[in-house]
Amino acid sequence: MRKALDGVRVLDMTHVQSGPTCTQILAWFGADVIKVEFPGRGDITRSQLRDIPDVDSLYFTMLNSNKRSITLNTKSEKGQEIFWKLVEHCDVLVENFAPGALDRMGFTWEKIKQVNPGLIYASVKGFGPGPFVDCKVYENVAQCMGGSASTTGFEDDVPTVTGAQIGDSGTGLHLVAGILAALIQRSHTGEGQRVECAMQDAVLNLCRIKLRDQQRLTRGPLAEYPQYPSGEFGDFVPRSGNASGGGQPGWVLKCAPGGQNDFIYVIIQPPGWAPLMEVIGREDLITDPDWATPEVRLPKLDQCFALIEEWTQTKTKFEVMDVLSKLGIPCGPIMSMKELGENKALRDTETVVEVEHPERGTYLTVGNPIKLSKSPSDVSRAPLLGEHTNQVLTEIGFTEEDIENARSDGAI
Ligand code: CAO
Repeated sequence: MRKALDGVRVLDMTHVQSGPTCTQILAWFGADVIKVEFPGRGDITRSQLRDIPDVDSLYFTMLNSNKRSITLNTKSEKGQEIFWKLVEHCDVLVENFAPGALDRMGFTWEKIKQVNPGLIYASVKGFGPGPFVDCKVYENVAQCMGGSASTTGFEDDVPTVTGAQIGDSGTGLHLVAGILAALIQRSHTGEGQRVECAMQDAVLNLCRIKLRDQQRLTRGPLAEYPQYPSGEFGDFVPRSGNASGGGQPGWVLKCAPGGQNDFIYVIIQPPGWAPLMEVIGREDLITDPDWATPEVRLPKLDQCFALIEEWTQTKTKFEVMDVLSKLGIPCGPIMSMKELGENKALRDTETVVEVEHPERGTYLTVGNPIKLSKSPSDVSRAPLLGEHTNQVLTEIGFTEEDIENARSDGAI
C-alpha cells in the first residue's frame, strides 16, 4: 500500500534521541530516511547502554526503525562531495548537532538552498536565539529549563524530571509537525525553508497549563492544588504532586496487594460523585450539603480521596478500573513497563511490536502511535552501521569505482 510520505527522501543527520525520533516517524509515514553516520562509530547511541556485547544497543535500535544507514565522514573532501550530492537528491535535511556544527562542516543554509532551493532544513537545538543559543543540551536540561522540573514532584521535595522524554522525543514530535507543514507549503510554492525547534520551547509548550496557573496565581490561590486551603502559595507555581492539571480533581490511590505500582489514578467529575459514593458505600455523602458539590469538596479533596482509597485498597488496580470505568468514572491503573510490554491490546494495535534483528534476535519496540487508515506503519528493524552505503551512493549516481575510492579515502 502507498504510504503518506512515499517519494519523500530525508537526509537524516540526527543522533542520540531528539532528532532520531523525528526521522523515525517520517520513516513510518513512508519517507525514505537515509541516516548519515560517522564511519566506524556511527550514532553514539549504537554503543551506549549496550545489553549485548558488540551488538547495536536497544537505545539505538528503538529510535531508528525503518531507516537506511550510510557512513560518511562529512569533514573529508570526498565526504563533502557526497554530502552535496545527497542534498541535491533529498527533500528534507534533519539534524540535531551542537549549535553551529553543520556550519563548521561548511554546510550553511545559504549554500544548501543554493544547491537545492526546495530543500526543507530542519533542526533541533537546546535553545532559540538568546543567551544560551550556543549551549549543548540533553533531555533533562530541557526539562529543567522548560518549566517541567519546577512543577513536577512534591512541594517538600526537590524538582523532579519525568520519565517521559518530553525534551527529546517531545521536541522530535514538534519538529515532525514543522516538517510536514513545510512540505505542504512547498507543494504550493516549490520552495524549501528552515524549520527550527528548540527543546526549551517544546517543553514549555507541553507545560503550558503551568504558565496558565502562574497567571491565575496573581488573582488568588490555586484551589485545585494540594497546598489549598491550609498551605501557603508563593509567587510561582508550586509542585502539585499528583493533582490533576485540569479542572477536575484527581489523585493516585493505593490498591491491593500494595506493591510499588499497585495504584490507580481516579478523577472526580461532578457527575461521578454519586456513583463513586454508591460504590464505596457512602450514599449519605451524595446529598450531604458538606460534600455534595464540587465547590464544597474543593477545600477537602484529600478527605474525598482518602474515603475512596479505603475502598480501592480492598481491590486490585484492574478490579477498580473494571468497576469504575463501567460507571463512566475516568481512572487508570499505574502501569509498569513490564505490564505495558506484555499488554495484549497494545500489541494488537502494533503500538508495541516485536522486530527481528540479524545480530540481536527479536527485540521489543514502540511502533507508531499515530495511526493512519491509508498509510499503515509497518515497523522494520534499525539498520546496521553503513548497511546501505553502497546502495544509496549507487542510487545518487556514484559508480562502483567512485565508491571504492571514497572507501579507501576513509570518506565512507
Ligand atoms: N562526519 C564528520 N564529523 C561528524 C559527523 C560525520 N558524519 N557527525 C558528527 N560529526 C562531528 C560534528 O560535526 C561535531 O564536530 P565539531 O565539534 O567539530 O563541530 C562532532 O562530531 C560532535 O557533534 P556534537 O557536538 O553535536 O556532539 P556531542 O556529543 O558533543 O553533543 C549533543 C551531543 C546532543 C549535546 C549536541 O549534539 C546538542 O546539543 N544537540 C542539539 C540539542 C539536541 O538535540 N539535544 C538532544 C540530544 S538527544 O538526547
